[in-house]
Amino acid sequence: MEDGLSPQKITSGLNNRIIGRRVLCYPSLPSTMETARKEAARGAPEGTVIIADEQTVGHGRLGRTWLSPEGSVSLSVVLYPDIAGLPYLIMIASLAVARSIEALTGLEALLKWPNDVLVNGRKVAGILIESSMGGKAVDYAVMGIGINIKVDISAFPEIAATATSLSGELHSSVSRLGVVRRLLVELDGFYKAPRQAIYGEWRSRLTTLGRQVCVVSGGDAQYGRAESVTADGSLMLRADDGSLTKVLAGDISLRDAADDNATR
Ligand code: BT5
Repeated sequence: MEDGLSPQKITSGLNNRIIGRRVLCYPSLPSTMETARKEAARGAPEGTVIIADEQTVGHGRLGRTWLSPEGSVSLSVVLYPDIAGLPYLIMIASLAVARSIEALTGLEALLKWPNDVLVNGRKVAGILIESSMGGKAVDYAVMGIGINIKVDISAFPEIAATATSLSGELHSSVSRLGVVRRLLVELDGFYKAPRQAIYGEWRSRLTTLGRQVCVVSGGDAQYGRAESVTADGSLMLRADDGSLTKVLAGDISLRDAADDNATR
């Protein structure tokens, strides 16, 4: 493949400190998360990256399916953060994806709480963080990132209305190798950056804040204004009766008039 990925091509000339010093590439995997967990369990160096050209059983949160056909990129990173660092992994991944997209395509990339990256209001990338705890310490965490790069989304009716790809938005080809290399540089730069700075940039890129939203979390739907996010990644939701609720995880949809052209 003209744009084929290999560890050598990906790491050539990169001076990353942690993330991307060791890269493993596979043509196809069930899910890079599984392979990364196995690598972590056998003590792989921190920052080891597992990349697959396609996944046969890619997954999202709560057992949902993540489609990862040829032309997308699926990768997982093995990390050993302290427990206080766990909430920042979703922020780091989101920011690194958004910055890489903007640098390589000029498209504006916005974040939708908690884990979507959007271009023109549609999901172009998804992020999944999994961790394994040993008592009160983190054994390991795996940061999973899927990006639709050269994917014809219309071939996938189940996501055609909500998803997009970089090539689809640009109407031209985008280098998968270029995106992966830039992504690893951004991830490595953010990984040891001051946490306050990570939180600040994440908050500023969230398209959701200030909007009327519906949050579905654990089967319950709550309505209100997405007022802020806390440093642990939670959403603060102001209900119509004035009460404030902290939502740790969930799915959000927008309710205000501006929603017509925006995120779902
Ligand atoms: C996510 O879940 O968005 C997390 C996706 C993480 C994928 C990466 S790829 C590398 C690593 N290996 C894995 O197996 N996973 C990670 P969630 O917020 O639950 O969103 C899932 C929903 O997104 C699905 O129910 C679909 O509606 C939609 N979806 C599925 N595939 C998509 C795609 N390729 N592009 C955009 N939307 C998609």
